[in-house]
Amino acid sequence: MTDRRSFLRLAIGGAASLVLAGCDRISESSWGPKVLNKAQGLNRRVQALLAPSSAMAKEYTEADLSPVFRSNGTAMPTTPAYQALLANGFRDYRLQVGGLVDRPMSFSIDDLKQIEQVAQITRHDRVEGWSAIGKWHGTRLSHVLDKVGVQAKARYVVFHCYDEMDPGEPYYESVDIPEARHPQTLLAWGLNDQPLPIKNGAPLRLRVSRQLGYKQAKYIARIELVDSFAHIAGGNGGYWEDYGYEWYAGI
Ligand SMILES: Nc1nc2c(c(=O)[nH]1)N[C@H]1C(S)=C(S)[C@@H](COP(=O)(O)O)O[C@H]1N2
Ligand SMILES: [Mo]
Repeated sequence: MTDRRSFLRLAIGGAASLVLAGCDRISESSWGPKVLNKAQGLNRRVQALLAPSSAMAKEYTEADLSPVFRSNGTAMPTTPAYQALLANGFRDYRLQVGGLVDRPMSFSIDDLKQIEQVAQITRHDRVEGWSAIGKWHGTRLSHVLDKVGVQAKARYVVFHCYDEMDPGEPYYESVDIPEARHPQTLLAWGLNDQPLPIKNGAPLRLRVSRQLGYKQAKYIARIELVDSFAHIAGGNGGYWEDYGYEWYAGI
């Protein structure tokens, strides 16, 4: 797996204009050039025009809920740090928030619930073409950002996750400040009136409901406010972005 990934990274690194066909380990074997970067860039500009930062993702009703909410990507992180939290029912979990903030802070799930508890029924769309409607319970990220005080020079919010896709390669994602402050952007700790299942990112995941599946970071360990993500991992703002995916994954 590591060899294939290194190969993939090399291949993609040498041809940054390619995007992959799907975002799970299986689809890596059938990856191929799909859309030229130029077209993607155009698509992104058109999306930016059509979907201003205030546009809302469609919300559904209880009757629309999918009977099964599948898991994709990591379903059970194997890192010792995660396993230790899991062994204690996530009681010791603290979301760390730092970087370009006035007051670095940490939050337990109960702390987040005390800030706010909202529910949102939205559709989760995957690159692979599969989608599911779920009821997400969480705390709007904007309120957490207000608590820590985002510094003026911060441009992105980076989510560092507990799972490693290969040893030393943790999953991570990022959104810009307008997306982070969007009213439908949640730090979610519940799904369909239950605590968030492990396969879907327990104890805390991101919901950015206007973007595709791979932006929805699961198993969040730490949030970092930055002015650039050039220094993080492959420098493209996310684990799959480092393999050629678009950073803005509008639906
Ligand atoms: N930490 C982490 N977050 C992740 C992934 C992952 O492997 N690790 N996979 C992503 C992808 S590709 C998708 S489609 C969604 C799947 O979310 P689900 O398992 O709740 O269906 O999570 C995203 N967030
Ligand atoms: Mo995905």
